[in-house]
Amino acid sequence: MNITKSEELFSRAQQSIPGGVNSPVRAFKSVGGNPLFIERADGAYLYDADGNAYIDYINSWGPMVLGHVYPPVIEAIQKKAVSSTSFGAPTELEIEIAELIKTMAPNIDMIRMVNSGTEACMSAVRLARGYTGRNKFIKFEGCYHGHADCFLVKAGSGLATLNIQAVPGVTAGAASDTLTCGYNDPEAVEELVRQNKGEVAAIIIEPVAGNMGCIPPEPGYLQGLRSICDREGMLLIFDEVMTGFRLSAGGAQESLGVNADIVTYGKIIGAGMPVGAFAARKEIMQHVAPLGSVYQAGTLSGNPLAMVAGYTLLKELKNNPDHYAQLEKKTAYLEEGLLQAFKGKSFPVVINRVGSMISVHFSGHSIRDFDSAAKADIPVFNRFFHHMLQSGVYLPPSAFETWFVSNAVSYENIDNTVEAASRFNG
Ligand code: HOZ
Repeated sequence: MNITKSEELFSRAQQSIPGGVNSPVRAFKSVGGNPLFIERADGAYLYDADGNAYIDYINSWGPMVLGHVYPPVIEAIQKKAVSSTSFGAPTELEIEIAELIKTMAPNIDMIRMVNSGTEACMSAVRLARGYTGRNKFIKFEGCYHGHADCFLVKAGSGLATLNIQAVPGVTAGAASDTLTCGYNDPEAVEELVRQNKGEVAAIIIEPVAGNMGCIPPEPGYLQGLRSICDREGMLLIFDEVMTGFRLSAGGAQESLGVNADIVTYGKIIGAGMPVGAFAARKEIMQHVAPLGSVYQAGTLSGNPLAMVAGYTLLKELKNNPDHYAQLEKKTAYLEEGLLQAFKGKSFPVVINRVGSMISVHFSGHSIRDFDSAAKADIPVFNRFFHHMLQSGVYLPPSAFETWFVSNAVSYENIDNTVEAASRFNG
């Protein structure tokens, strides 16, 4: 495979961009080698600067649920762009997307658009603190809620990938109200709540963890957190940046049957354009400025191009629930194929999957939290990553990230993916 142009671009990028990338995981630092520079994408495929094609299992880390360059979204953006790229003033489109989301996701009376998942989660925690009058919150080891200071404690995703234990620049004060414990461990939550009685504003959780590979919540776990929050007057925040509108039209709340108090969303709300959002019942959202005094603002919030892209994608997902049935079937087919492909190999494998989120851990024990994910064989994953890349399959360049399947992927693409995996020998 010729990657000369990518190599040249990476050398050039490193002169002007830290590490040559604008987000750390992209640098391939943990899997080794140099990142590919992407020129374009179409449907299930990514094309790099040298013209090589790859079946894409990142899909911009989730939002390309119907594949890249989905025609109605592109047409809507093109049409909208001629009326300006930003107003910094309200538009009817913002009402339309808010109304649409309310018909799709449970428990939402009001929604505020922001520009990223980081902003959404940061604002959600601020709102929970403002609403409850308490300062502390609980997050789980290996969960990632963006890069706001208070979240960079035992976080997954890029921090796990690069093995960054403490982030210089995050002051002890900024992180002192962040309480952490293991995922899927309800007793550890009870213990934190006991030790901090009446001081905890909220629990924030990825209802399906996606930043330490894919880790499903164990049966009853989320329901248990819901009960603790109800009992203690705390808010339950679902970070649905990955799961929202991907697991189902109503996201994890609907798929897993648990109601959150505040929900955060990410890039899928903009069909891949830079967007995030936080949403809740009116009783909570009325504390957000200008209605209340929990301040949050942004010129690009509700940006017309992002809104029209997101509106078009979400409407399609709402009107055609068959997309979710297809995604489930295709990803189950991929899971089964990979299990067969790895049968009889010299290395153990665990495949975790919820809907169209799936990941492979090279491990002989179940992967249910950050500790078990970190004990998996990372060097084997790294070799697997490069083997698949050479075979034209683009996986997340980290053992701590989830793969996202798009509905543009064909069964033939999946067969090719499985065939490539079957040739991997550790
Ligand atoms: N940490 C992000 C996924 N969990 C990666 C974002 C990116 O590199 O675009």
